Amino acid sequence: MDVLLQQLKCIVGDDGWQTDPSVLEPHLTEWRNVVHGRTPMMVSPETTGQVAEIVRACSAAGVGLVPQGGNTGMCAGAVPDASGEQILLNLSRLNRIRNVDAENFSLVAEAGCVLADVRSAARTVSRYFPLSMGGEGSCQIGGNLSTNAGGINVIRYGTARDLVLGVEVVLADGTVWNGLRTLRKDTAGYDLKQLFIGSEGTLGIITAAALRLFPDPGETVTALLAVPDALAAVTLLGNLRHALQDRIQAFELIGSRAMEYVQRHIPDVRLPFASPWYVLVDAAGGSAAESLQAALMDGMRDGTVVDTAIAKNEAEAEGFWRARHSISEAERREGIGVKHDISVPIASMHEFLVKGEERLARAVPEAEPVVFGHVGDGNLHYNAHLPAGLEPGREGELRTRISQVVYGLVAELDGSVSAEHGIGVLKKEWLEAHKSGVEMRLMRTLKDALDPKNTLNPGKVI
Ligand code: FAD
Ligand code: 2HG
Ligand code: ZN
Repeated sequence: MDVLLQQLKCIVGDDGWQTDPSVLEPHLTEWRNVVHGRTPMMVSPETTGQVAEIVRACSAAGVGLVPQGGNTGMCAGAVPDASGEQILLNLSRLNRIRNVDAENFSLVAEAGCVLADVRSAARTVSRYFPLSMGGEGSCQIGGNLSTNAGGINVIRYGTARDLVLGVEVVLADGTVWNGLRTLRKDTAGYDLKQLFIGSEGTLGIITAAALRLFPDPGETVTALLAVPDALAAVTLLGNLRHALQDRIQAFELIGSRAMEYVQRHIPDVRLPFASPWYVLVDAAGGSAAESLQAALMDGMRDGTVVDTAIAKNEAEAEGFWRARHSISEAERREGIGVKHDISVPIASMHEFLVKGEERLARAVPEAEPVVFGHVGDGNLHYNAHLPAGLEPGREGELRTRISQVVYGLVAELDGSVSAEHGIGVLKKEWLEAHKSGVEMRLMRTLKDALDPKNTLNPGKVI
């Protein structure tokens, strides 16, 4: 190990490595402080060439390498294991925007670019990069792609996977694959870039990406709605999409308990009304405001909408979105939460919620479900909170029981145990339980072929 550490120091230079425990500490646990790892060194390369040399050195030494972006991931995929023998590869210094091409509607960003900065860079040429989420001020494009992140605009623009034209990747043996093409159409052979998107650093290190830009969607109207239940929300979503077509940019469902937590823990959040369920909707482009208003009037008439608050200005819209984006932070402050980032077909969402509540109340009466999510994508964050002060061992038992209920229902409804956060380490057992033998075998075949020495993010996903 000492020889490897010396080599790594030479590759990245004096400013590119860290062994100081106090500096390393925030990089060794994930966002919710559930999983803790150890590392002898964190390296922070500035170029793709340095990443390639690091990968080559680790491969030669047979030492595991854990890529880390903004470390906002929810499944502990970016944290090294507890052995103290894995090197942490932090990509934050690999953060140049290499190219913005307004005419080609494309942008090339290095992996360490913060998502909010990529969105700003697109705006400088009057273009729009739609990937957007609560963590966008910290998460990085490499992390976004590696988890195939979703966020709030998937209903109109798709997930990270749909926003990528090409990637530059360092393979497990240190070879650099420059696949930064910006073509819209390319059927020449396998679509290799898609292998690396969503593979959480287990098949290659993404060092840069060519991203798809869109025309500026124009003025956005934001409305917070009170709806009677999730069934009404799904009906309303269908009606709004019919009336506004692809001008619906975001459609988020929020249960009252999530809003209660936000009001309890986040200062200065004011809601215009109280409701068992809220919907937050963004619409943009071609008289979206008028169309939305008319469609919401219809919703009031048919009972899918109980109350509406259309933001009068940007500050009010930001206030509504601040409440939505603060849910994870409010949950963290509330205490023990068991997270499930699931998806089911949109038409099954109501059934999922009704049966989920019944079964959870029976199996774990002390659990409080906190439900919110990207309803337009059939993606619910079905989190369950447990009371503080549980006896040692009891918490683990209840966590398992809760997840069995939730994932059991997911399986019945033909859903997924991970809609947008990935598998990391926290969901490995559930992946194994829910994928078919054929799928697991195919995944292992890919892993063995692309990383035969198992040095890229070992122990994650499979
Ligand atoms: P990290 O957490 O650093 O890493 C995530 C995974 O990718 C790890 O397995 C890591 O090893 C790997 N990785 C990182 N960089 C690379 C690279 N360059 N090459 C190869 N592998 C790499 N997610 C959503 O999908 N939708 C949301 O709406 C959403 N909202 C969020 C809100 C908040 C407040 C927070 C804290 C998180 C949210 N997330 C959301 C989760 C998280 O932000 C996303 O998954 C994000 O894409 C992770 O990016 P990151 O740079 O922080 O990645
Ligand atoms: C969101 O949609 C994120 O806000 C986080 O995906 C979800 O904290 C969560 O469970
Ligand atoms: Zn989400």
